[in-house]
Amino acid sequence: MSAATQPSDWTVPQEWRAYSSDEHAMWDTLYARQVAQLPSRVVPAFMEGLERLKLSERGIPDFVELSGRLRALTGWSVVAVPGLVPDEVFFEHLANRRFVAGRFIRRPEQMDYLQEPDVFHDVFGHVPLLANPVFADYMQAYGEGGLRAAKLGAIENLARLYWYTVEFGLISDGGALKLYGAGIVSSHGESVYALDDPRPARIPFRMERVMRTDYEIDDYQKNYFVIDSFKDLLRETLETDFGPIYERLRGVVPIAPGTVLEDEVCVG
Ligand code: HBI
Ligand code: FE
Repeated sequence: MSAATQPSDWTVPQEWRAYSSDEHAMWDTLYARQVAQLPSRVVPAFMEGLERLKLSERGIPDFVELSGRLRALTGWSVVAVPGLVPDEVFFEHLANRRFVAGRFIRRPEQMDYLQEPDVFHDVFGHVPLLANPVFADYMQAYGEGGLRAAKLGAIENLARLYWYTVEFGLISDGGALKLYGAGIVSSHGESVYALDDPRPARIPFRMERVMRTDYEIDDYQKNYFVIDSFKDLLRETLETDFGPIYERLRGVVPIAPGTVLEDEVCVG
């Protein structure tokens, strides 16, 4: 599509019928690999979401069918985009309970690492938790916060919140550490590393601390932040006035990934 005809919301038709059998088979391979190791590791709401959205059916999901199921549960839908979209476009979709998903699937040589989010990361990783009403509200609140942060010139701070919750978050489930971040649950290696490897720091979540912490996009994380529950995360996001945090963080040197502060007690 040319720039002139690009819709301002960046959405495109998924064109589900255009997927080849090899592309559907790639989904099935990735799906089987993750489902073999996730049930004991991931927050129970994730497995419930897979089930309720019938993501266990074979092949790349059709976004129209998937959106029908999701809309009935939490009012969210899934729309296709060609790749990364500008921040404000992304926030606008989330604020309106639309999740934007890449429609392409990785090639065989990209099984374990790719730079742009594909349909497996976006749909398998992100969509199951959108069937959970509390997490669904958090994602909308994040989108609304993003639109405000954009006006305040603080997208970088807010992007760190997304990174360390939605993408790489851990949760303490009745005392046991579990995964919930989409970047972890869609990664074969990191879904083991994040819980089992002694190297990364697993630090209790604090909003301002997270917004101050840099992140690395091309390796397993050196630190994770642990929330107590989706309810706590949602409440804190809704109750916190981010304006004063952005003011305090303006010009402050970010904390390097892997740093544990003196007053922090790691979990796990
Ligand atoms: N676009 N398609 C897509 N997917 C994302 O996850 C995404 C994006 N654009 C911007 C963005 N994420 C982040 O930079 C925001 O959370 C700040
Ligand atoms: Fe993602």
